[in-house]
Amino acid sequence: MSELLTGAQIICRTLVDAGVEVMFGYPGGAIMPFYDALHGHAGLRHILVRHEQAAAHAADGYARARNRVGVCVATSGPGATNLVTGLATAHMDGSPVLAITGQVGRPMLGRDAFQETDVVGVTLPVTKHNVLVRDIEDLADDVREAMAIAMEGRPGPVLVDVPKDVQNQKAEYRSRTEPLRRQRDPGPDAPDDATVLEVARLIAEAKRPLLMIGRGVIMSGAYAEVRELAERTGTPVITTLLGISAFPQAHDLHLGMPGMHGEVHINKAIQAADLIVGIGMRFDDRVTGNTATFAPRAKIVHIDVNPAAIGLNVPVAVGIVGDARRVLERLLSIVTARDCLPWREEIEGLKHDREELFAGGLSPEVILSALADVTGGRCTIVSDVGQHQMWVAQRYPFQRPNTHITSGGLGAMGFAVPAAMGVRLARPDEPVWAISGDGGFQMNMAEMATMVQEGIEVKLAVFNNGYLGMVRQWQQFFHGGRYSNTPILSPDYVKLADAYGIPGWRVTKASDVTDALRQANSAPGPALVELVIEQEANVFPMIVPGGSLSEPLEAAPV
Ligand SMILES: Cc1ncc(C[n+]2csc(CCOP(=O)(O)OP(=O)(O)O)c2C)c(N)n1
Repeated sequence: MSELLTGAQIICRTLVDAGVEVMFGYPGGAIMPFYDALHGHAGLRHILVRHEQAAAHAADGYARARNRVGVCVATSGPGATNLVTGLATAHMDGSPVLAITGQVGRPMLGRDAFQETDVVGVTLPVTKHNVLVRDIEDLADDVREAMAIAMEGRPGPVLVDVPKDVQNQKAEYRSRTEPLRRQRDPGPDAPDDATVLEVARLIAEAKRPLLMIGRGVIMSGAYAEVRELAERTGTPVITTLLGISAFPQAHDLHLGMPGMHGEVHINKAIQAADLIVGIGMRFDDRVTGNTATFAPRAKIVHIDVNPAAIGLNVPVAVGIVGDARRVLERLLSIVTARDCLPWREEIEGLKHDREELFAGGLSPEVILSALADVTGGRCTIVSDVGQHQMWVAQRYPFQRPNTHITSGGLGAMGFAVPAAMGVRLARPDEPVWAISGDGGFQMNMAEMATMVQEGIEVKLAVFNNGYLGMVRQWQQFFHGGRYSNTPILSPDYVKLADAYGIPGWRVTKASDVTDALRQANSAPGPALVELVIEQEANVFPMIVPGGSLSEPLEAAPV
């Protein structure tokens, strides 16, 4: 079946046919034909954000929560360049985002036209694939192909740049009847039997094995398989920052987060382990510390869908390229049962009570346990970047899969508020809390207007310590306590929320936390809670940047 449509209508139809329901964007000159076509498309909901960065983060949040492509739209030049941080965030964390950008008309390309930026050039290193559509006949397939690439293998962002005259041109729209032009990546070959047998043998022989799991487990939905492997072999499980909620926090075999802000006994266990099976994670430097001293006694088995990740940061004894679930299914067909009890007892013995170094007042501990009580664990938490992000990762009792979403690889402040909008649209039936610091919140707080205009029920928690806290902590520890440009003024958040028509609460005392969080959680629509925490609270333990996991700081260096 074919019909004559404009390029702009072709984009809309292609998106509808691909099952897209919602997109986040901001109009402008070079993308106006697309916005005009969108006007008549009831099936496509468009969320008008207040900054294109928010559109990219929101599409990313949506993608992570639904495991499908999230879509953002921007005009050429400044609109497109404003997407870059969001695309880089999605690229680092393997999130499938499609960006559609308007471009100046083809006759103007390369002439420094008004709002012309070579966005394909700019986004080359932060996308999996990008394309400038020069021929209307390619448009529909270019969009389809980009969406397929976004999802296959290790997911990631893609960008389709469409000149304005191509959006206005007419062509026949063909629903996809033939296969995509490009051969789809068939994905990695199944691991050979000998390799899987070797891994099973290493697991059977290890005295001190650990499973270390990342977001790849969430993306492949390998929850049951990881759990089965852990339980059948009695192997303790470590979840990286992006692996949090891939394994129930309260499970006996769950240890917690490793690395820079990992608990001491977890990092010590890594240093004592004789086998580490890394699944869907990439041995990032915040996990390993100094790689020369990382896990000195361990053989490393690395299972990841991205061949480039294997052996990139740490030498591996066995590498398997593949989807976590499929590889684990194979492994489970031959892994023998054991319990690793002496090793688990040894790790238990490494635990020691850590004195909390909060000077009283409102501690993150109190806030996060109150939030867990109030939500009954039935919520998704989207955290921003900084101290509060680490407190959430260390302390919130995540029990359900994929309920913790954060910018891990890029560490982009400003992520939480817009990403939470995307998560909420993907999960309309459960509370979504964005937890930010006073710095990161101020980066994208204008999105409160988007929430109100579009009726997106995000709950906002702002940890206000009056500082860019994580940087202040580093200044305290490593820069002689010189707080250079880290004290940060905040507006009156409750008044600000009120200005947007959002109810707000300011909490300064531990005794008021539960009540405020409960009211915000049950208020209809968006709500904000400002939590005035101790100004110079620090995140412990800490491995100094580039240091060894064996040498944690448990108090500020003097
Ligand atoms: C876009 C961006 N700019 C700068 C940084 C560097 N940075 C990392 S944490 C941090 C401080 C965050 O402060 P705040 O949002 O108040 O959170 P807190 O650490 O106090 O919890 C900064 C500036 C970053 N990660 N992202």
